[in-house]
Amino acid sequence: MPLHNAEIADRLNRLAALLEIEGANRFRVRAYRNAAGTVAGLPRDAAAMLADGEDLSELPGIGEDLAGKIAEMVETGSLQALDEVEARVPPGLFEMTRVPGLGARKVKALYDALGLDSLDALREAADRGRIRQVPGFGAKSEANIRRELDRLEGEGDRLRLIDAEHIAEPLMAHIRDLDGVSRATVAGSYRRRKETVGDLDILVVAEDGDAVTQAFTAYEEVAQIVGRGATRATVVLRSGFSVDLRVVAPESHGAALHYFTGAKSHNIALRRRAVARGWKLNEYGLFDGDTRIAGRTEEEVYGKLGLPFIPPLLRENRGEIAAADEGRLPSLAELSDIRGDLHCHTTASDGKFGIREMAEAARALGYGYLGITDHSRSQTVAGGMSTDDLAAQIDEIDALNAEFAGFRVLKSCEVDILEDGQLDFPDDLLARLDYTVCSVHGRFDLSRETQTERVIRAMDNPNFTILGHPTGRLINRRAPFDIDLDRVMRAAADRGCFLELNAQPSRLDLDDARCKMARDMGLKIAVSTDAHTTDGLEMMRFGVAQAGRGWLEADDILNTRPVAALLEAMAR
Ligand code: DGT
Ligand code: CA
Ligand code: CA
Ligand code: ZN
Repeated sequence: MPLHNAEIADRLNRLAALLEIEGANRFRVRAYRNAAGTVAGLPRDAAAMLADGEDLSELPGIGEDLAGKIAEMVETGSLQALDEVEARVPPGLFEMTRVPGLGARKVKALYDALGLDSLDALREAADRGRIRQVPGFGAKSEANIRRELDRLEGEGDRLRLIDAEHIAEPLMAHIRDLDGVSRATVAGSYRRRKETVGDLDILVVAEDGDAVTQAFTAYEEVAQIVGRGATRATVVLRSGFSVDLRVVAPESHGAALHYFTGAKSHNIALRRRAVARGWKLNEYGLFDGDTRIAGRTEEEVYGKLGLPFIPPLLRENRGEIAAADEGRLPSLAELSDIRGDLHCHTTASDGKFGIREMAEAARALGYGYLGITDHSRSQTVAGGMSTDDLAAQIDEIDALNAEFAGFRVLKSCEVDILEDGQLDFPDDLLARLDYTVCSVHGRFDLSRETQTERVIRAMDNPNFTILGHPTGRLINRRAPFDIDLDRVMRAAADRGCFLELNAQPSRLDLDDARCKMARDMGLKIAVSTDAHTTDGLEMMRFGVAQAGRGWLEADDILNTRPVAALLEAMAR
């Protein structure tokens, strides 16, 4: 029962955090953390790669030692180095370091002063006003801890979409292999491509339901069988993730797929439409009295209700039924509409490959261009470039472009927006670039007003093109910083700037609702991967799905344009 990438990454992060609390060498701590990030971002399970005889030490940031640790986890399910440190340091301190604002040092201080060794203990101490008494903490940080704890609890155990995929894909292969299974689909939020997934809802068409639910509950990853019958089963997997499975008849498949795809609010609105016609809609079909009038396909159900097919990405009851009724559903952007990527890193900052390798990977994806956006000088922790480095990179790109036909490397930079709204490189240097991606990387704690002013002031610089990862959020890890995005988006539209939808599965920043707002105000969005490796370029599909959830059509996305039109659109 090999561990999934998310579990391996979790253990490496845990090891890094506990060692950091112990005061271990910070380079060692960082190496474990980087490796966790690499494993979490792999397109395939590390276990499968090992089984195929691949050498993990060839992966970026993973040397012999870490490759050995990963192999140990895959083979034995545990990690001796972690067991050892957990014998010395209370394991609950790791969860405490996940509270934004509480690094290893602060967690250690709370443990030493108050003996706090778990999130529950932290919560209790915060509620009783004990944290403010610890040197280095105050009433403000205590309130902040309480707020972050509320948020962590609200999130529950939802998985990032990519982690849900790593669980769903082998499971679906197992189910599709079963005798008599003619169709198997993951419905629910997974099919709607929501940024996080609460559980999997699987729909199966099969001759013998009982045999299917038996084989499903016997899957090697199942830790607990919550219930099992001839038409349905619910299990909890070893990862703690729940899976619902239903077996349906072919004549109900469309209705069931629709019902279990949701969202619930969309289903309720559609059921109301059926009732208004004197019919009934449920997971078995659309009924006129006792007669099933539709149900075999989703198209049939929508069609009978006078509607075109509504793509799952749109089914959130955000106006999609009215839009369908009036024939104005958006024609959603697809991955094949994307002509290039506008945000990636190379070895010039914290990326793992050179410009040529990244460009060749982009070309292999069928792109016409790739924008190189290494970090600017203030990003010392992420290998930020000096002015000389960027000037040299500009020359390097010119030389490379002279070699390429039908592909263009774009000169750019991920420029820090400094605290006062200045950009992190001199204007004359920035002016030599094709465009810029400007990002907030620090001082997330500014007030809403100040943060908003900071970003808008940066946009006043004519070298500002795209606002990178606009809210700084990290899914399940860091809340968005406080900023008036509505104002920022209007300011961007007024100045001919753009916002990024960062496609990293941990970011997906902008969110779907903001994408829709952007579209409504005519502001174009750059969907970019922020890749740090050649594989990272393949994360584009998560961004395109999120864009679709935000109703974006190809024209609403900046990088669906061929290079000439792109450069024209970006010129201010
Ligand atoms: P999740 O799992 O929290 O990420 O979100 P979903 O949307 O997958 O929700 P889930 O797993 O609770 O249920 C799957 C689908 O089943 C949901 O999207 C719509 C449908 N559904 C569940 N409960 C109800 C209900 O009470 N009424 C209706 N109409 N549909 C429901
Ligand atoms: Ca679900
Ligand atoms: Ca469910
Ligand atoms: Zn960034």
